[in-house]
Amino acid sequence: MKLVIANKAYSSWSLRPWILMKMLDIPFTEDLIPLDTPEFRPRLDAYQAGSTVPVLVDGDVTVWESVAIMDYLAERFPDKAIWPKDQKARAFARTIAHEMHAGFRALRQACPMNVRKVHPAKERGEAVDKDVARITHLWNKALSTYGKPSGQGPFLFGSFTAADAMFAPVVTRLATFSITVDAASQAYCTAVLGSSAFRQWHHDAMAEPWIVGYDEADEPVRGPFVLPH
Ligand SMILES: N[C@@H](CCC(=O)N[C@@H](CS)C(=O)NCC(=O)O)C(=O)O
Repeated sequence: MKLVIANKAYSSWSLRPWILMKMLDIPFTEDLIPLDTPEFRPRLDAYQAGSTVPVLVDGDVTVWESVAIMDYLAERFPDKAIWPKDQKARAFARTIAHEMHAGFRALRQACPMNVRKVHPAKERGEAVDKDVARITHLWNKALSTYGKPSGQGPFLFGSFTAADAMFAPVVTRLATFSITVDAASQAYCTAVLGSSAFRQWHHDAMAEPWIVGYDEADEPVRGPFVLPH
């Protein structure tokens, strides 16, 4: 299998299937096409997929759109709990994954993903606060109903699922924009950021040579992002 992605520093949508496949030990090669470069469009067009990354290529099957990729993986690897096995948990996991895919625009716009920089805490507006409150509400509901009771891990539904993958870039945004959250949400963020998969993603991002326009933040940067121990 091959996963076509963009810069690990910036590409939040690429991070989603990438971290899911790593966390669930699904082997794949990657083709990284740097954003905002002349090579981006022709290299992506060669896959005859959609106009964005990520794209998954599995033999003669090509899938794009992050949630479609995760659903394909769930069918391709039925033994892996890509979505929770329990029907009620799975329904909630899918619901919050789609809520993430379709929403939280204020947070996404005000706090673009860049896993290489940390910004000081500052007021980011009512709409961002509302998104963060909604996200942490969903996390707490998942963690208290399906996560901790399952005793199978620190993630939203116990073990790492597609729902965690969908929220992984949100976790990075909360950390890099120094947004404080409740203790349970913070513990969850620490588990995602401390995972071996995210460490590898971050390590690769730090080594990337490309810098795109929106990396030049118009606000002071506190320093490089330090992963939790
Ligand atoms: N809805 C898409 C969003 C994908 C997306 O916006 N990807 C960005 C990179 S993070 C991209 O390919 N941007 C290049 C472009 O739009 O030209 C998904 O879920 O996969």
